[in-house]
Amino acid sequence: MSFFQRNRNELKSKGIDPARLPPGQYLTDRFPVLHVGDVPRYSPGEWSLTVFGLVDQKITITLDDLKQMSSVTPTFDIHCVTKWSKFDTTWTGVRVRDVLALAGVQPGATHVMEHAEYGYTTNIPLADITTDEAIVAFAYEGEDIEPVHGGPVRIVVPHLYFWKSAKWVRGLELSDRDAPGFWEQNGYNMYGDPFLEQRH
Ligand SMILES: Nc1nc2c(c(=O)[nH]1)N[C@H]1C(S)=C(S)[C@@H](COP(=O)(O)O)O[C@H]1N2
Ligand SMILES: [Mo]
Repeated sequence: MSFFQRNRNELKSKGIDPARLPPGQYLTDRFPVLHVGDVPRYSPGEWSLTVFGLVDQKITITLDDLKQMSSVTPTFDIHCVTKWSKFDTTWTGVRVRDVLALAGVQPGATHVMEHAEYGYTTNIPLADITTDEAIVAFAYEGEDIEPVHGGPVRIVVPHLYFWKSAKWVRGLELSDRDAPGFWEQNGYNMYGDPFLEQRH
């Protein structure tokens, strides 16, 4: 029996619904760290997020601004394209749609490019980044997000592969077209639904 099959079979004995595990994935309790390049370190007050593109008014907010907005603390499963999934992760942040609303999304906007430190980008339909669960996250399990996991602030969009959740996010660009981000230019799927195994 393969590692994957054994891992999947173990879910039932742990009382976990196997339907939560997308095809081709295995469940891990660890929290792997995955990114290209270095981990940026910010001094207090240095981080900011800019919303630009097809908006009424370009805005830039600080971490203090973000923390003063009303936040949510959802718990959900995450799925990396390198085949690990982690269940029941809890994040605190502000819904992306509330942050976008500060700038005023123009009617023609259909997609968002997430821009992160060091030029990492990932593209996502506007509808997918404005769900109840898509957040600009500043805490993980009640603590500041560790720098290696994207702190001080990352995007978390649980229903797509985790490469769509930019760590160290610095910009959200509204657009009227879909354009490939970093991994998408390197052959990853433009959408990335883990349950449809849209890896490449
Ligand atoms: N800025 C940035 N964000 C990124 C990445 C990256 O390379 N750079 N990698 C993505 C990928 S492929 C995954 S699986 C997750 C990993 O997040 P983690 O290290 O907190 O597990 O971050 C995503 N966000
Ligand atoms: Mo990933």
